[in-house]
Amino acid sequence: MIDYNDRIPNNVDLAANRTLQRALEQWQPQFISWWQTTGPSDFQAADVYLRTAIGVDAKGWANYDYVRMPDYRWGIFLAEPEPDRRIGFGDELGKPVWQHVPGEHRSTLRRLIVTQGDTEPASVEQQRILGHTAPSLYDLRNLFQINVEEGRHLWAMVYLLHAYFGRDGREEAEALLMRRSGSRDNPRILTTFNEPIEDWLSLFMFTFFTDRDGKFQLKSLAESSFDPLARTCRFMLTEEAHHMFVGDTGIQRVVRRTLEVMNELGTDDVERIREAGALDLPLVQRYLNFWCSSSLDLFGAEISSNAAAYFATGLKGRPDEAKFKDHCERDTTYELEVFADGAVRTESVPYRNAVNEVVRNEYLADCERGLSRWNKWIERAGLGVRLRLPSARFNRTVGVWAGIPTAPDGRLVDRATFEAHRDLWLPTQSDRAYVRSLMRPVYEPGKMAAWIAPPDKGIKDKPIAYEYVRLA
Ligand code: BYC
Repeated sequence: MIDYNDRIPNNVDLAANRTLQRALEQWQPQFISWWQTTGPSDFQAADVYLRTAIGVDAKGWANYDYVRMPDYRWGIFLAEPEPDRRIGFGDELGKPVWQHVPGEHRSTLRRLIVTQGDTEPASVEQQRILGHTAPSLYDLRNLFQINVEEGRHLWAMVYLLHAYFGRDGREEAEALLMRRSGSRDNPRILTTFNEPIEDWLSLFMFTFFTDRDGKFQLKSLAESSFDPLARTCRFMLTEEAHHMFVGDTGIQRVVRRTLEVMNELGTDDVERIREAGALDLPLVQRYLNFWCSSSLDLFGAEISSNAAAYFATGLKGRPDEAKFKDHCERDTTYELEVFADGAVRTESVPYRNAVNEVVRNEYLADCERGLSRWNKWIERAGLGVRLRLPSARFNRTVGVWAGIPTAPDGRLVDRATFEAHRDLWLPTQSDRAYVRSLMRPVYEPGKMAAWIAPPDKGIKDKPIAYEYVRLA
């Protein structure tokens, strides 16, 4: 069980390590100050119907109640240790996992933890202004639930930095509160986390595509030989599921509302759909193309010596490592497409160097499941169009496809063709302005903005019309 009597709730017996406890207690007010200045703008005095973990197993989410966000009990929760856990992959396969950081892996492991940790506050910063335009109290509550949990995920990484990386770790923990999403001087580390999220369609795309990268990265880190990292990621994954649910159902509700409007008007004419205040499917597709391609970059380069080293040394594995047959992949190869000398060819590379690509492909298959659910609604409405994932070649800035102009279906095109079609393939200024024009807050319990259908059900068996946020 989690001890909520401590100033920092935890299940790691923090009280037994006074030095660590003091160091984290010094970081805590800096975190609160970061939250107050860069977290959700306003709403800090509102009572929000939030879940708080009371334990770290599947039933640990029993506690739902009204909480003011600054009073949320951010803390340190690791999944229970697995007795006699062994290294599951790489050159050290079968040896006991590490409870401390081996000296030779210290800086690489720190870099991985910092990169993971950096995304968490970044996403809170990106979503800062969305409360002002929530399409319903239900959605507003979900936004804040996500925000406080991303704050907790930052705590998870900061705990590891403080507990296992000494002075360097403490400095990195401070730097995590100093970088800012979108800042020119001190930006967040990974590209997607510097993109603005100024409307709710972007939020739903981000929570569908980018939080799903989080799922796959956390699953890879949950396999780590460094056991405290594995355990903290296992617990983080239980929180992540709701974030992806918000994206998945959010886009589905947008699509359903658009289909309703199309049906009422009997047209697929974009202008008429927009006049009726809904989001036309071509616009939804452009947003999807943008957020999917940006999130594909987050897996790193197709051929990566970093990824090979993480795998060999046991620092970072593949999601659900147990399901793979070969956990060593020492002399195996992987075939992937590369672009060289103006042409596409298939290259055989050492498997370990292609781990980013293996994980990216699993991610794409997972995304595809969401799309097929949305497309079922479109099919049922009797329409021939479908939402599609862009090719992994499209609009990339990292890896072998970086800067290579292609169409969303992966067809190679020349730069002029790409530029001529950009407005068909990626969100335009006028798309963004239109979406922004729809962003008006709806704070009456049970009411929804006109561009989105209501959810199927409320939170924790409460009705949709429940007052999920009591505005101060
Ligand atoms: N933008 O060998 P390469 C989440 C850097 S999301 C900018 O290709 P590697 C969440 C890379 O860092 C999950 N830079 O890549 C979601 C490297 O730099 P260094 C976050 C990039 O190392 C929603 C260099 O390029 N977790 O949790 O194999 C809300 C060469 O890299 C990018 C993690 O990412 C990019 N897109 O793989 C809240 C897990 N891509 O180190 C939260 C930890 C690459 O040479 N991170 N670079 O200076 C990692 O495992 C790896 O760093 C990456 C890259 C998978 C990101």
